[in-house]
Amino acid sequence: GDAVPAAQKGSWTAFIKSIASFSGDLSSLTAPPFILSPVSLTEFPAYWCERPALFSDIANARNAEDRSRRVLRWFISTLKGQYTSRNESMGSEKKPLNPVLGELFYGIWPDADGRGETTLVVEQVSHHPPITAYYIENASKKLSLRGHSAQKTTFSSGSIIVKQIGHALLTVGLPDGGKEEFLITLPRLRIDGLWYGSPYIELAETSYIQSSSGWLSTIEYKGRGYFSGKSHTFKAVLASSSGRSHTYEGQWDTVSKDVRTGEVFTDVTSAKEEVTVRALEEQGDWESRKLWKDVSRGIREGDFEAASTAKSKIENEQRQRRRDEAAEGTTWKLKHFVHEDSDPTYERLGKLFKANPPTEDMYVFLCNAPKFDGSA
Ligand code: 0T9
Repeated sequence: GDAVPAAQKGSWTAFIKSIASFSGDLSSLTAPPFILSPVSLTEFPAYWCERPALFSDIANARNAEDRSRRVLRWFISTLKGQYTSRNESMGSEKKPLNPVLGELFYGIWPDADGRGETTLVVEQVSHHPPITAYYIENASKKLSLRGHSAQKTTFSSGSIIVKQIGHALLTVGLPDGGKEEFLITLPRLRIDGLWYGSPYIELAETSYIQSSSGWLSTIEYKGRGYFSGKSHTFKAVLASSSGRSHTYEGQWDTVSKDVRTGEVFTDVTSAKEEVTVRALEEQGDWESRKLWKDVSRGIREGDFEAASTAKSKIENEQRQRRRDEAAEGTTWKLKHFVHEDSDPTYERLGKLFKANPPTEDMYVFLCNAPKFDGSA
């Protein structure tokens, strides 16, 4: 079972060896063509909302306990898209395009069946190391999700271990005018199948969703051969400080159940709904699909020389920009986010479950999303 094309065997082995002897920013390593994805990492935050009805359903909760359950259900239901969709669409995990500083991605899930419209704003807020900030909002349901995503990678016994840096904060507006907040931490990833050239992700360890109401979800991840014979297994315990708790167990890429009642908790076997973006002709030059257009086309069509030429052009332009800024004593100005070194909400909610680290960076959204009619 080897997915590496004969002509790329040598460069694949060299690539794996360079990963093994290297820790830090994998995104900047040059990989052989067969493993390249035509999609930039700035598109990934869209995975948070590919089941928009489940997201909006959080607003239908009867009380804090019910709200935490719905948040957990929505969260678990995003995992299949986040961590297995490249395998489904491209046959294996692939190396995403490494976003440039200031790269943008805008999207929308239109209203349907009363779920309300959900919008997405993504900005690459750092190039080295890569950091992606995002803001997702369903204003009619008073729901918003802000977060940022970065990674620390190491290599261990043949696998890439990815520690996710960053967190997401979900804010839910309540009917009485108050709000409830949910701090969402992210699981650790293991990328296996590297030697065969068919990488896939397994989730590991524990992630948390801490609500300001006191309810905490503790989600444990296991692969094949641990507490179930199946890959992509999780067990989530939703508990309050009063001692009440619920346990949910199953596969995050198919179905899970409430352990006590046997009722289905999550079911992601139906189709998801990909984000809608503006036509290329209507996009600005910094928007991901427009920016990477020629590189993506080269990768899709197997014209790797064209892809490489187009990529070099983007990278040279970036280098020149950085040189110009250095000469002028200026720095790149973010368009949609403001960076802070600490996040008070993370600290406050993180204390309740002893989050590690005790604080993290924060990217505050400037509430200046462009209208979806083409104006910027
Ligand atoms: C946030 C997600 C993240 C981004 C990707 C590790 C990874 C970059 C980060 C964590 C999303 O919410 C979820 C899914 C997939 C993650 C990517 C998988 C991956 O392989 C890359 C890294 C940087 C590589 O490209 C490694 C080299 C490659 C040859 C292995 C396929």
